[in-house]
Amino acid sequence: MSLRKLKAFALSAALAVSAAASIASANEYKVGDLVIAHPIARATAPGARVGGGYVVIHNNGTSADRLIGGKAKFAGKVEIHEMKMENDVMRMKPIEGGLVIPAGEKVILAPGGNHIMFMKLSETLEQGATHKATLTFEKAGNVDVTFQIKSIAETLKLKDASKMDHSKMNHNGHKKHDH
Ligand SMILES: [Cu+2]
Repeated sequence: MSLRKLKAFALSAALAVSAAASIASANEYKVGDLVIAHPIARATAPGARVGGGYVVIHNNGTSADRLIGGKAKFAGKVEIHEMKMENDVMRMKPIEGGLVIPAGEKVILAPGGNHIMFMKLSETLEQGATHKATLTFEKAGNVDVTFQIKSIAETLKLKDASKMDHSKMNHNGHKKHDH
């Protein structure tokens, strides 16, 4: 897909608020006070060693939890990554101590921000396929979820949805990049 087409696609996705909402309501998992919604992973090119996973995590409890890691048959290693500026270069690295899921809040892992990193991939993640993986939370423990493998354009819809959510919530001190 050309960049122009991709942009047009992303724009139409951004305008389709109801479409974004329908993504958010599908494919949910519960563990303790947490609801893990629509896990998706980006399709990878043959031979790729890493892949990104995205998910929305709601914490309906009264204490914070942390997403500290995971496991997957198709990946030798699963890490939770953040994007950080280092010497003017945007890099991703493991989040020390895990990703905090504040009490009563929703945390969105999306392209360009925090994400699940599937490393040492043992197979290609094919668009349209599904892959099981386990997410591990510090307090809630393990939860098995099924990641739907999506095209880049489709994973970008989640990014647009997360932007809208952030502007609506008007959070201070809870933005992806002010670490
Ligand atoms: Cu990463």
